[in-house]
Amino acid sequence: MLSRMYQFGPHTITESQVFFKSKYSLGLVNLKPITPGHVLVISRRVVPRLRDLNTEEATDMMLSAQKIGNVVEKQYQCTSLTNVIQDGPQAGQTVPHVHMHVIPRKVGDWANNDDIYDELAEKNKIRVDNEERMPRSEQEMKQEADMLRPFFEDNNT
Ligand code: AMW
Repeated sequence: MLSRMYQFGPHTITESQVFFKSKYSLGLVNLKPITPGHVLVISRRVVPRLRDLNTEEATDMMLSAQKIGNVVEKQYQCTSLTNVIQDGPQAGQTVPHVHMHVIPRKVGDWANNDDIYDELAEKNKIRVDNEERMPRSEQEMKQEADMLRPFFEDNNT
């Protein structure tokens, strides 16, 4: 059977990367996560900015982020979340399709808490340990999505 495809801005996303589906949003694993469990909530409609979402879509994105955050925080043994929308290129947005980063956090993950924003703003290239963050393989992303999907049985149609 042919795998379904989705758009994330100019990028084509395969079904295997999607672990969460609601009426107006999708949860995707990240090609270049800045920390384990760094996932994305995107709108199903391909629009660049938060302001382009209507009330139902914006509400759905926030409720989706809430559900997804609950799961990734626990699964990655974290104790907090950074939920971020870089809303426009000058705010660090590199993919012109509205998305929220859901990033599990724990004590000591970044030397200074707000360094995470520098890392997100580095156009997603460099880790704090200065290792280059390579794009993950499809197989690696699929494994993570397969692990997360069962936690969202009501959100997988
Ligand atoms: W932005 O800088 O637009 O706020 O964040 C873009 C995010 O999208 C980054 O975390 C980046 O790793 C991720 N990304 C880029 N291309 C893909 C892709 N094909 N699949 C999943 N995530 C992607």
